[in-house]
Amino acid sequence: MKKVITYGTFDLFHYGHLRILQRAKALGDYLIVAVSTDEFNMLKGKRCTYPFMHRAKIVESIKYVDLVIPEERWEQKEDDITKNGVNIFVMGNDWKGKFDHLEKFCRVTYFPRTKDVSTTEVKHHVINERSLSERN
Ligand code: C2G
Repeated sequence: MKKVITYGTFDLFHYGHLRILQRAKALGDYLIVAVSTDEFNMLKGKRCTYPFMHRAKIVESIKYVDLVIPEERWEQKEDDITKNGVNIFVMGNDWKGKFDHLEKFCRVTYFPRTKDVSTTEVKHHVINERSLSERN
């Protein structure tokens, strides 16, 4: 069995998140997704709209995902890879080069980000829509 792992916040789950999970799963037979906890996101300087439990449940319900684990620390990746017998580590290419050190443990693959969609853009769209409806 070829195991793949990827990491992320997955807030306001969108098509870009779906596509990277789909492409990650296509590289193997079993996909582990480490979802950033609320506390870890504070460390990353990210404020989430959805709490960890909601984000984890949504990711868990995606058909490409076999296991969700919490991401609590930057340094846990090596343990996650070795403990779970992971063969391939996947991230979007906004992280290109940041995790090359994990090549000691498994294959590292960066996929191109999906264009024109991001959690930040979703938030801006909602804010703009709200201000438009308040004006009318
Ligand atoms: N992504 C993508 N296309 C987008 C948006 C996101 O391919 N339009 C990918 C990102 O590159 C990442 C994954 O989806 O691989 C999750 O994105 P985020 O939730 O923004 O994850 P991030 O906050 O970058 O956390 O230790 C790694 C971090 O936890 C990654």
